Amino acid sequence: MTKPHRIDMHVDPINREESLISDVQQGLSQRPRSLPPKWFYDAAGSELFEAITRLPEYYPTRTERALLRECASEIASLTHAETLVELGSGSSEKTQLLIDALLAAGTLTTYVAQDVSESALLGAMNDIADRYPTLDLHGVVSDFSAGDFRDGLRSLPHYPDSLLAFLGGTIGNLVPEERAHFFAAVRQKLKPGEHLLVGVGLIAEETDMIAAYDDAEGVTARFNRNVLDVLNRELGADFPVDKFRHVAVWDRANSWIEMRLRAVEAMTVEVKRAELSLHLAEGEEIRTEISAKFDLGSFLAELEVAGFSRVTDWRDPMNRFALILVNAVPASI
Ligand code: AVJ
Repeated sequence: MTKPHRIDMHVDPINREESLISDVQQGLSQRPRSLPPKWFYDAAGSELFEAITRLPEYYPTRTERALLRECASEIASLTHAETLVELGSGSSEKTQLLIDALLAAGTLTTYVAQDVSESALLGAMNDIADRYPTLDLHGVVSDFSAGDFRDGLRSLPHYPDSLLAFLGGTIGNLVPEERAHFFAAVRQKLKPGEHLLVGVGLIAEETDMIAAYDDAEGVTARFNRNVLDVLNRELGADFPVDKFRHVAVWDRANSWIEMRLRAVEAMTVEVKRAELSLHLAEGEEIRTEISAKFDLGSFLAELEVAGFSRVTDWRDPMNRFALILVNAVPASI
């Protein structure tokens, strides 16, 4: 049973095709060739990501869930949040632990969920509506990275006493400069005293990190190649998807896992609606995602530069993932 009268859905008027075309024209004509990871998440890609979260090798999701289970009630008593705002909410599955704790504490009235995938967000909102008949729900389908994150975050409604959650380690998809813009835009969105909760992957054993992005069953490989299906379908491209090999490498200098698609033979690809003809040599690669892993101290330093101050943090026993709670400090004069 769904209660659609309480679910308010907002779809940002972004022209999906236009922004896909501009990302493709920019990313594929540059060296190294790259595509932004947000294009993974059509309906099929969002489902493949959910399948990744259940893989034995992919430890981030279950580690974060275990941490949330442990610390959710503490988060509730530290924040007294009335509104939970989540960026990149996906299935909102782990979020339910936070919602449960904030409802038990008696403060939560509203859940605002933002995601780039309309199908994932609709599914999540229906689940949440069924489970939590008293919550006000707002769903926002948008690209939070638009316009250096300023434009992207504008369509998010702001309510009093917000806790903004950015879970899963998705912050790792941003390069350092983007992270600085992201934190600054989030800080602008919050009032002094309001909280930000971030889930971050920590630097772990290289073999564990690689396995998490190159699983034995090949689900991550399918997820990676799915971005080419998106280009084929939405831009009339003719990528021979099975002629690409999934590659995951640990870039130690940048402290990130890089996913790439490697052309196994030379090819010319037409991306019709981007008016792009692309020649790839045998072995040439397209970077499709970075997933940075952090040292907790330097991550906190980035947050402090942006106007946040540490409240507390939690780490799993293997030190592979952290949840960090910070609050917005008044802008200095
Ligand atoms: C959803 C961005 C957190 O970077 O770990 C999973 C996406 N990529 N396997 C991540 C992903 C390959 C995931 N995030």
